[in-house]
Amino acid sequence: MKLFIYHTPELTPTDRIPDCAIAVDVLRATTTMATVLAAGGEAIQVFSDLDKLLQVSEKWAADKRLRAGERGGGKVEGFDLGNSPLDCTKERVAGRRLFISTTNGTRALQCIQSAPTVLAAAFVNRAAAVQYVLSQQPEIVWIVGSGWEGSYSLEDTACAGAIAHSLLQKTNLPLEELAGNDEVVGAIALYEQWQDKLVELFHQASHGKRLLRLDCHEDIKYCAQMDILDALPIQTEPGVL
Ligand code: 3SL
Repeated sequence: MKLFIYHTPELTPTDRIPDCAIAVDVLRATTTMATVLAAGGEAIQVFSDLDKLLQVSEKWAADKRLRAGERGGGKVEGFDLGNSPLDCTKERVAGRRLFISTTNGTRALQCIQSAPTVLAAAFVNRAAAVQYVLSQQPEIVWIVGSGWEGSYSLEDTACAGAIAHSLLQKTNLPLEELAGNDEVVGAIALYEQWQDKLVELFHQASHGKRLLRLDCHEDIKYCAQMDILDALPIQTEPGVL
């Protein structure tokens, strides 16, 4: 297995596709997606365009759908939910399809959607993602961070490092064999430095600070939990997980 990490959708190659691609948006899109499936959500359908989301979801019965829209960290007016994983309770999401559009996370998923296997991972479901990758034995794996509007996100790289760290341990491969690019070595080092203090890391991160300004303290704590969910969003058709 060769692993490549790309910090943002913009840095992700467009001239080739891997066997398996994993989108990471720890704060908060991929954490929310894993939480929705863990709470019994039927599926997740991602959109970059809010109007398109409204148009497609309109065809679903109102009691079988939930519309989640986030821009700039806040909930889009008229949508059922923003992008807080804490709103995704069993009572709210069980049996429903989540139609979701967020600033960066949905873009990361869309840029890898032609890969044969597409997953959405975060700290909360890191172990489930690693276990699934190992069961599939892909030759080439990409992890794509969502970043923020084209720039690097500390928390996504730390999570990519957590996945890489676990793959390294479980495959027993030497680092130089597993790492397909320098980003893998850097991400593992970042994760190793902060693994016991992820909340503190989020407080250093620009998007963490943005969420703190929006009073999302509990979201930050939730997103920093490691391996608490068994749920793994796996793409079943382009844009649907
Ligand atoms: O950018 C995104 O996709 C979101 O996850 C951002 S937020 O955490 O909902 O603000």
